[in-house]
Amino acid sequence: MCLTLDGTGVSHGDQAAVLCAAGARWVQLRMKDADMATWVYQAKAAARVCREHGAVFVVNDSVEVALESGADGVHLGRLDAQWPDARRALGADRLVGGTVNNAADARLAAASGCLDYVGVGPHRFTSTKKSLAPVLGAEGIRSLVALLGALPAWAIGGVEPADLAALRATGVAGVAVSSGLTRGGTVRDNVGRYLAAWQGSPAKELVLS
Ligand code: TZP
Ligand code: MG
Repeated sequence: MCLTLDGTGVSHGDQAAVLCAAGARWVQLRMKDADMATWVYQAKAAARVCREHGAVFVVNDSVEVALESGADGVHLGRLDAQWPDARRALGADRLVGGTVNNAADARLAAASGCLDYVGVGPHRFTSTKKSLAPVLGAEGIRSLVALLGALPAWAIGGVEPADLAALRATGVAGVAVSSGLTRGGTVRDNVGRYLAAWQGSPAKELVLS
């Protein structure tokens, strides 16, 4: 899952286009400082380009923007909205994702019965998110994944391509990345590095007894 990033000098709609062209299959619009008109405008642009590429598109933080833009769904932290309310607003056919930072969140997410997936983190320190929850590391993520039952999880927070083997072995369904997509190379190269690292990692640890 590729998250758009504030402060890059590239509009969020254009970031979605670049990510899709680079092979992203899932884009999350993450805009923290925009006024509502700009937010909806960029969300509509991103939704359009993701639809053209057959990529999934979700909006972070706002059920309203997700609905207005025709997104495939919304991603909500515990404080953004109540997950059941979001499910009621979006209906059964759109995605509702939630953030899980600790065991209480994981238990609530699993029990809610209304989420399609969760983001679990932070894996590492990252300056992308303000008020970052305590860092979990791969072992912390593994312990939270174990509480989620069948709910698929995407590991988030400072995730680098070199982390993907250890993260995939925790049982996560994927990883969610923001700043790593624009750092130290072209977006195309970076997306390619994450995809190759994921595909080259075993899905589960082999446990020999
Ligand atoms: N939640 C926990 S960390 C994070 C969010 C939204 C941002 C992840 O961004 P990055 O740049 O991949 O560390
Ligand atoms: Mg949020």
